[in-house]
Amino acid sequence: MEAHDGLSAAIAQRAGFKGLWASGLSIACSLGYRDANEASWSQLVDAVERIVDSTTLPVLVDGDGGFGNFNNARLLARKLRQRGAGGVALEDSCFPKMNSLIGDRHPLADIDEFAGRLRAVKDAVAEDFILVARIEALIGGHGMDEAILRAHAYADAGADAILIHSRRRAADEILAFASAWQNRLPVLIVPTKYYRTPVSAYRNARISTVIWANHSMRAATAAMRQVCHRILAEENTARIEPNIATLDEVFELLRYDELARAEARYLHTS
Ligand code: SPV
Ligand code: MG
Repeated sequence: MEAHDGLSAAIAQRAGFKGLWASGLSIACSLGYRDANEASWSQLVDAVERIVDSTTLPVLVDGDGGFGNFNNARLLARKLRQRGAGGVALEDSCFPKMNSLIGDRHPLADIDEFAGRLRAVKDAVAEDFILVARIEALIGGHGMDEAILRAHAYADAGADAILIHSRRRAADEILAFASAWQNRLPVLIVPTKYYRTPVSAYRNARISTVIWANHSMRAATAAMRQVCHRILAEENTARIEPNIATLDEVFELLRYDELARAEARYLHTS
């Protein structure tokens, strides 16, 4: 499940998700940036630290293209690992990237150059840090053969898993990829556009991981917009209260009870 800050991370963990996706899009949105590498790598690393500190779940970070060449990518991976991330996904886009679900300009990185980025990351971070290679060939309209070619090149370069992205409204090309790929490495998908397909279809195709990449951010956007309009119109929150979280819920999520117990133990009051 996507997380973009400490609160969304805590909520996803309480709901029962087993892992978090530190979404570039959602983190950018929460900072008021566009998902076009407007946020810096250090802003991403800081956001990831808040997510990591707020949960005990493993966090896979959306590292975009790595913010430059092999050197920027390995620096990013090292910093993410230092802050407690479990892994990074790097996509074969060019800097500055543009979100995969908007516009038509999605130039692909040169395959060998991107493989170098992957190798550099693998050499820089120890074994216990997962490297996911994300293929944008289908997003850029380059077809299945190019996607499969890249998947093999990235596996050869040391990737631990492949994220294959699609912006079609049906899951057909994702399922075709899974069938051609034959699970040489585990496959991750992001069914933002092809949301009608049930997860059972992905299980049957032996897809490893489904990432719900932006849904907390979008839910928050709709809820915040609605509450703003209503408070302005109604000049009162009486009818809104049942639809928003109570402060007690918020206090519970952020473990204020732990602070109270710590105060009783450590805080000297005279
Ligand atoms: C993200 O969550 O930032 C992603 C997925 O990379 S997408 O927005 O579909 O590119
Ligand atoms: Mg992204």
